Amino acid sequence: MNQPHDETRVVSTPDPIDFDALAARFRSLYDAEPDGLWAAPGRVNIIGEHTDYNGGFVLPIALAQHTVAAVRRRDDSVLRVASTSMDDGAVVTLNLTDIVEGGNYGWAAYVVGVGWAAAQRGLPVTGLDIALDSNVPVGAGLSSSAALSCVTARAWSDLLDWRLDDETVADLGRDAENKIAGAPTGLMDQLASVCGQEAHAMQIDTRAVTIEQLPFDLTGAGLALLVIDSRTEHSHADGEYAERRHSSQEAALRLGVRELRDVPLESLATTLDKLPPLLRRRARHVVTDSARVEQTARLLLSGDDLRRIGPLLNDSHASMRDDYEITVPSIDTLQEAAVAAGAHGARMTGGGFGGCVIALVDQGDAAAVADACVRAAEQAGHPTPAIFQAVASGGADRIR
Ligand code: GAF
Repeated sequence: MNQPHDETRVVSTPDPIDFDALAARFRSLYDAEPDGLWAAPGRVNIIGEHTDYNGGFVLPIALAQHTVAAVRRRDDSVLRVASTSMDDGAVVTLNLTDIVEGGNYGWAAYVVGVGWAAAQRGLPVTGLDIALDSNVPVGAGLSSSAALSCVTARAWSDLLDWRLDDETVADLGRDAENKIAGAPTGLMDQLASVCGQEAHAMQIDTRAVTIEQLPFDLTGAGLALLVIDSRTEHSHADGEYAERRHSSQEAALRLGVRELRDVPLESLATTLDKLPPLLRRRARHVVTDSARVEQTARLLLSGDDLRRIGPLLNDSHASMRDDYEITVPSIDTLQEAAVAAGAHGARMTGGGFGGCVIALVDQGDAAAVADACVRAAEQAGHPTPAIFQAVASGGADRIR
């Protein structure tokens, strides 16, 4: 017999972060008061995947799940950082003067790398004491790493009065990830974490580094966006992401354009004929997914029924599966199950090779779609997914 559709059973809400407890933890670790508390969110990308390092468009939202940092400025160059979710909360101590590209600093690279990147830009950098807590799932493709680097960048900038614009704060986060943590990401995740706005999605032109905030009021439209975490291992630092980056560059080079962004959609078919089959598929994904961002953005701006985004989400998924080849069986199972159970559209979000599927559903169907995903995963022998509802939220900021 089928289980009743109990939404509270299948769709979870994130555990809130206890700011008082974090401040108390800071005091017990460092025997001092923090100067303040900062928060930065994770993200889901609505559409436009692997387009950010090709100069194309992306359309993420910032999530309500965030990383919170209690921070105190130091007068020397020492950085001490502890996280409730890493190394059993042990304090990692590093000296900013010792940090080099290619060094191995574990998870603390995302923190100390921000100081390194700031120093590279000639900003005056002193050390910090930091205590962290987070409810952004780690390794799920929801940008827990960008939340970490961006909360650090925002706090450092505020405490040392660097007066940076949002794009530069995000760029410090990306430098930390690319150059010190060794993850060759684009800029989408960091921009989403810094610039998110409630009830808005950001259309980001990653070449111009400009952001257009677009209305994204799902609740008002009777909709919900489910995030279905496949609980399948996901990593940016692995070779597949870097390989896709390389293939994109290779395709652009062969086509004689600066980036795949410069390939016009109108003449795509004839242009792609100039490429060998593998690069043809890779380039087709990038060009068409970037175009789908623009189509989605037009829909959001037009005030049209948001359900009409659904087919674009499905097309994007098919493109990632067949052309860019970054989905895995557990992800495809969830995407198919969501659509079969009544989602208007669903697609993998993030870097790929695991991570999460997003599904756009009528609010009344959320429980049934979530339930169908759990059943499909279990029947296929995949891990039971964790599911929550995405809420478009604000970006990195001081909270106390
Ligand atoms: C990861 C990267 F960090 C982003 O820059 C982006 O390329 C994404 O994968 C794919 O769209 O999240």
